[in-house]
This record gives sequence, structure tokens and C-alpha cells, in this order.
Amino acid sequence: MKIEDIKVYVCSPGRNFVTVKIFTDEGVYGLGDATVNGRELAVVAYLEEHVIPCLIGRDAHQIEDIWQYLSKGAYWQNGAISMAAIGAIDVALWDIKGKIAGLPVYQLLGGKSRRAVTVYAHVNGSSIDEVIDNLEIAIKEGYKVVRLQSAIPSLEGTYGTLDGKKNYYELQGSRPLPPEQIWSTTKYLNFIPELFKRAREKFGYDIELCHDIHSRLTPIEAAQLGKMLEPYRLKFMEDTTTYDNPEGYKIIRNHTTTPIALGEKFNTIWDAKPLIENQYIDFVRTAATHGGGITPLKKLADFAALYHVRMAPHGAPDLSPVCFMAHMHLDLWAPNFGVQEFIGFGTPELNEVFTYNATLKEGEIYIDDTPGLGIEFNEDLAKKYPYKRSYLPVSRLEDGTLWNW
Ligand code: KDG
Ligand code: MG
Repeated sequence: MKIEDIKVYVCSPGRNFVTVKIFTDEGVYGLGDATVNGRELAVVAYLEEHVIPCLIGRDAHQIEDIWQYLSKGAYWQNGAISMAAIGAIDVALWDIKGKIAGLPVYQLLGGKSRRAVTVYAHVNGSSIDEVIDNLEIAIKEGYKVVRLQSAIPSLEGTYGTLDGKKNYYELQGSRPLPPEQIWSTTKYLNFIPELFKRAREKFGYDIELCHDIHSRLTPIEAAQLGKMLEPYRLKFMEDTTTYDNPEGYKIIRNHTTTPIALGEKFNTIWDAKPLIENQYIDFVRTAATHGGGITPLKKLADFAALYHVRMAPHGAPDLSPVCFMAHMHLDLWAPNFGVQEFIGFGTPELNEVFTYNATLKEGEIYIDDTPGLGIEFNEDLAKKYPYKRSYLPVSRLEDGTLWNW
């Protein structure tokens, strides 16, 4: 079965997505997601100029060899742009293989390890009171795991809040250039434990709670945070500090029993290796899109399992529904699955362009047995929603120093 053509589509049905479609000479096609938030067109150029010409005429069944060819064979290995491009090709090839086999992708990975995928919802607010009200709604909706983020008094636009917008999609449309936000670690650390205290006082300990810090702390500050949050028994605190120096995570680990999640920006298993083998982290957050596809994520899951590290794939709105479905298959299979991030099924426009069968019941997502990934992309409708340049914000300390966002 030969690869006949590969097309790349950029659309913005609520937010920008880069979608890859591989066509074969047997009439079967596959879909992949190549979205890198704020750098979308760089991946398109990488695919169109440097990847696609090398793949025409190759055997679509040779997923592993094609992965090695695009990675090792490129000389320039790793990096967010190239791995998103390779990831999209890889996921599309798994989609094709499933369709040819007449099996959903999770069956090709080894079959189901659970009935459905437990997800964590985002609960945000501009004050603790608002977060607590929104948490009550999420619990009533059936979620068993939620991520809590709150604006911090006197800090505009704290990460994780919606900046007064109705949802993440409206928020994205409002950023044609990177907005700047102010950060103060002192104000954050003085404030955030109260959020979790209030949540536990009102709702007890059955609801599992997570929190994302977006690498704003130094390792010792992250250790302080972990200790302060210990009484509230979080499922995990995510991205407390940057991962460029894995030893930083050793400091955090040595001081606190609050579990640690990391890895949404990893684009290779090698990024995760020292953190996993030293048991510095508990959950690895790598996405199929940014980590190079299903092929390396399966290896990552198996490696992580040796060290009791569980998978908690990134599920932000800037990953397309194609990545979401790739995660559903990985999550159903992985024996060491932990939890899947989930921000809802998106806007009506998005569900017009991408169609798939996934049902949320009591905080778990069920998919059906459609062969392949089980997702369709309507490229004609996608044309109605052209690309709009859009950025993540930039963070600065109160004195103007550029900081991690
Ligand atoms: O593109 C960056 C977003 O995906 C990121 O800000 C979201 O940290 C994030 C999360 O945990 O969902
Ligand atoms: Mg995150």
C-alpha cells in the first residue's frame, strides 16, 4: 500500500489547527495533528518542503521505518516543529493501519486495559469564591478529577484563568500579538494554598485535585509549594519548574510528597528519561502531537511503567481533536494510564469540521470501535475558518524581567 499524496490543512474553527491527511493508492486515508500553538505555519513549511516529498511512494504500512527515517534520517533530530510534523505523519499512518485491519487503534496497541478514559476537567475563576462555585458545577457534572486555577489578587491575567473571556476559543481570538502578563512568586505562594484549603473544606477528599504552575517557580520554591499543599493531597502539581535541568526535580522530590507531573513540552522520550529513571516525577504529560506520534508514546509508556510513572497526556485546546482521539486509544491501552486532561468537546464550528464518536459519562470518556482513530475531517468546511495569527502570552516579573509563561 503506497503513499500517494499528503495534504496539510490549516484552519481556525475556534482556534488554529494544522491537520495532515495521508492518501494511499488503496483509497484509504489517515489523519494526523501537527499543531504547535503560536508557530503553526512553521510546521506547515517543515512538512511541505522537507517531509512530504520524501514520503510519496513509500509503503504506508512501515510506520516504524518511516518514523526512524524522518527522525534519525533527517540528521536534525528532535525539536518542537520537527517532532510535531513527524507526530502528525505517524498518527495518520496508525489511522490507516487500523482502517486496513478493520480494528480501532487501541486493538493494535494491545487492546483495552480499562472500560473508558478518566479525564480531568479545568476549573478556573477570577477569585477563590468563583473557583469554588465552578468546582461545585464540575462535581455535579460527574467529574472525579479537576484542575484548579485561580487569578491571584493584584496580578492581572494569571495563567489558567480566562481573562474575562467566555472560553479558551474566545481567548485565543483575542491574541494577534503576544499579550504580556505580570507574575509575582511571592504573591502566588502567599495565596494559592488557601484555594486548596477552601476546596477541601467544602468538598472533602474524594474529588481529586490537580494544579498547573507553568514553570514559574525555582526548584526550591516548588519544594515549598509542594510542602504547603501536602495537607490537601493533590493528585499532582504540574510544571512547577522548568525541566532543562532534571536535577532541579531532585530538589523538589527530596522535600515533598506532593506528586509531580511534567512533560507537556517534551518532544522526545530522551527528555523524559532522566526524570523517569530517577523517579523524580509521577505523571508524564507528553502529547502524541508534540512527542512525535503514537509510536514513541507507546515506548514512553512502557518505559515509564518500569518506574511506576503514569501517563497523563496533555489535552489543552491547542491540540486538535485528531490528537484527542490518538490519546483515547493510547489511554485505553496503556496499563500505566493515569488521567487524561480534557477541556470539553469545543465549539459548534469545531465539531462541524472534526467529527468523532466520544461520549462523556461521569467523568469518563467512551469511544466506539470504528476502525482506525475514528475521526473525520471535513476539509471543505474547514475553508470557512481561515488561519488567524495568534500567540500565547508572555510573562514578566513586576520589575519587567522576562519570566516563564
Ligand atoms: O500551548 C500551550 C498550552 O497548551 C498550555 O498553556 C496548556 O499548560 C497547559 C495545560 O496543562 O493544558
Ligand atoms: Mg500544563
